[in-house]
Formats: sequence, structure tokens, C-alpha cells
Amino acid sequence: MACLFCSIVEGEIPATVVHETATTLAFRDIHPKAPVHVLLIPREHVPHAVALDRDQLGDLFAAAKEVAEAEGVAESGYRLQFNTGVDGGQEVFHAHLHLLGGKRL
Ligand code: DGP
Repeated sequence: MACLFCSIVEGEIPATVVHETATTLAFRDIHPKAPVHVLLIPREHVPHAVALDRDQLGDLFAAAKEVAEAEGVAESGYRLQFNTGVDGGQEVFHAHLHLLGGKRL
């Protein structure tokens, strides 16, 4: 089945990319829940956070730190969140780390 976030990685669906590395991509959430709402994903398809390996987790958190600095929320603070599985509220089954900030959450 086609994966929405794989299509964004492939450039088939547009997204506002704010940061990218060889292994990760970060882009703005289409339905932002805070002034800053960025999704960080591995370029490789991994269905949910628990399936990420240590390198992928490290790369995502390192990228999140860079995004937080670039977005100006590193000092004020921000939230990092994985919604994992149906009960966790996950809707897109390509692992993604939410970075939310820019207001008191
Ligand atoms: P989750 O519930 O954790 O699976 O979050 C999925 C997020 O993905 C949700 O906050 C909305 C966002 N989203 C869904 N479709 C698109 C899209 O086509 N583009 C972008 N940029 N974000 C999307």
C-alpha cells in the first residue's frame, strides 16, 4: 500500500521541508497544533517508532535538536512526541517524531 510520507520523501507530494540529512527529513505538519509543528521522519520506511533502530532514533533526535534551534524554540522549550499504534493515536504509519513549540503547551 502506498505510504504518504514515502511519497513526501520521493518528492511526489509537496511538503514544506525545514531540514534534511542523508537519513532524515523534517517538514511542517499540514494541520499544525502549535505555532511550530514539524514532523521528523526517517527516509527509509519504518511503520512506527518501536520499529526504529538505535541509529534511526539517534538521527531523528539529533535532527530535532537542530530544527528546534532553527525554529527559535530551543530556549523557550518544546515537545517531542511519537504517537505509536492505533491506541497511541497514530494515523500515518511511517514513523514520525512530532516537534511542537512556540506556545505554552
Ligand atoms: P499521527 O497522528 O501521529 O500519525 O500524525 C500524523 C500527522 O501527519 C498529523 O499531525 C497530520 C500530518 N499529516 C497528514 N497528512 C499530511 C500531509 O500530506 N502533509 C503533511 N505535511 N502533514 C500531514
